[in-house]
Amino acid sequence: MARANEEAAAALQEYAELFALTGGDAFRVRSYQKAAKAIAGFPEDISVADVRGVPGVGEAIAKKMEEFLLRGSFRQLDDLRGRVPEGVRRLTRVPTLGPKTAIMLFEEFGIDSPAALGEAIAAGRLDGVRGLGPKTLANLAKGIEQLEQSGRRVHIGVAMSLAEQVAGSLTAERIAYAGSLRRMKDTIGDIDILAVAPVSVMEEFRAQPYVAEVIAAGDKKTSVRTTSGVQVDLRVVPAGSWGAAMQYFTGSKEHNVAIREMAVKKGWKLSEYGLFEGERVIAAESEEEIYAALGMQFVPPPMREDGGEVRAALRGELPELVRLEDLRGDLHTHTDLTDGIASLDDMVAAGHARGYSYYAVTDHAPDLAMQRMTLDKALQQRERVAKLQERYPGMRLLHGTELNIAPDGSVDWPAEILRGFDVCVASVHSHFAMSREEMTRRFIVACENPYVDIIGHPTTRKIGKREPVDADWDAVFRAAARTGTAMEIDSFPDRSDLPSDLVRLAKHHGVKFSIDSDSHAIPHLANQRFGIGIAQRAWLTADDVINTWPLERLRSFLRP
Ligand code: DGT
Ligand code: CA
Ligand code: CA
Ligand code: ZN
Repeated sequence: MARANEEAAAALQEYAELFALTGGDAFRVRSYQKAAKAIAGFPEDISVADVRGVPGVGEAIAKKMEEFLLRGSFRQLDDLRGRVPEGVRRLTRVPTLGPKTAIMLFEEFGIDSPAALGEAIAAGRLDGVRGLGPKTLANLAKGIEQLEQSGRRVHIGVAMSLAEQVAGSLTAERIAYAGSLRRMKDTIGDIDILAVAPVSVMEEFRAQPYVAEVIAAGDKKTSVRTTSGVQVDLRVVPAGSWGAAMQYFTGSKEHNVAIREMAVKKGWKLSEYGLFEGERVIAAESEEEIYAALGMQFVPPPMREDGGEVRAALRGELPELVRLEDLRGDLHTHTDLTDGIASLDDMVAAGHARGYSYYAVTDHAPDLAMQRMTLDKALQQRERVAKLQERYPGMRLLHGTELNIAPDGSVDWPAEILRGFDVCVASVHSHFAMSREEMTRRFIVACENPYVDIIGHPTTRKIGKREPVDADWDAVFRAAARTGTAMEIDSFPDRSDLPSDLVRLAKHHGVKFSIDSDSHAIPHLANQRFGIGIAQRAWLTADDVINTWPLERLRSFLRP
């Protein structure tokens, strides 16, 4: 994704928020938000291409974006930044806290940060205030806690693009990221970069425009905080110790402790410099040599969590993990018929360019009222898909939908309509706060619907923004296995849903999975790499993942 697009979109998004905070017209707020999304997802770099070519960008927005590209801001944004106190803006980051309440809290109580709000609630200063009942206050307190937690870690999408930017910005003989990012964790505390390079790389690093603050500077290690708030550690390592350093700094700590024990048992020593017997180097240059010397299979980084992988690797019993190249298609994507920003033709062309054997179009169904879907529109799209199919003899187009699972477990359309789709994803998009028992029932009823093939983003969490729903996942997964309903691994990095621990649990129950992008724009198709990371962390093989299967096998799973 072009950096200019991301930055311009972020500025427009901020403008939309400030505009809403100052009582701006809701329709215009939506149109700014939509344009911001469209710019972020636009496949061409808007610092080169005309921003007027982005869907949803009219003349007024285009002018703002052009000014932004010239000087990093625009007049109207500067105005609003001046008018809205920073304290009010900080407050609105608390989930469930709306702009009106934020302004009231700031003006009447002088509360100017989530932390100050937390203290005021704890001290009972807001008890009895109109509009702030005990339940509202409890929700706000929970929101503050969530916000604090999310402030410490970022999701893998943010970390990955930053790590790639850092690696690309430095002059080194060898450079790579290690740590939790290499293990493909869904959230990342800090980014660990290793390099084989002259010491001057440290100075080069500190001078980068993405560096906001240097936390520690040395010849071997430099730590900085970037403009996006994420910490990056850069370590320079000797070329001959590259493998040992990668092994050590990839972690996890628990995996390393287990590995080091293996070395000690043999009377050897393992460190970030190598595997040694006394002074003699047994292995150091590559990770492969180190694992081999310890008498184990090479352990892929996503498995290095001390979750049984050491024992399995010693016995030669590691599974053959599913790889990105194994995916033959995508079973959950959107177009501009609902909330996607690219046309059907463009999305399908982009899927084809990725070499897929099949590609499903699954726009939203009518119960998500905001999307204004109708049966007529769905049927018209089906005709367009059939027509488009003629252009792609090597790729099977599947016409599907993303249904909404109602609180009682039912979905938008009756059986005779559902029958006409090639694939039905069904997801929870509302009523997130049901009791565990009701929510479990809701998912089980959805699984039992013979037309529901895949449960989309099952926990519905949004990292740092929305907690997962509460359900008895053992019961849900048993129902999924029994009814032949796949669980989705939604690859959108802020969702990463199912998370890997639940994937592993589901696999234990015999569930199959679909690794989907849930794309709303062309660049999102590439997010499947994150879904593969989740699958690998859960020890999945290609056989566990329905969209690695040949079309015939997939179709008999979808419509047995
Ligand atoms: P994060 O940053 O919280 O997402 O998680 P990691 O795993 O990237 O942790 P981090 O950045 O503290 O350290 C990177 C790796 O370095 C870690 O996974 C293993 C290794 N490491 C760091 N400190 C120790 C230690 O005290 N003992 C051992 N065995 N390994 C360590
Ligand atoms: Ca780290
Ligand atoms: Ca670190
Ligand atoms: Zn959805």
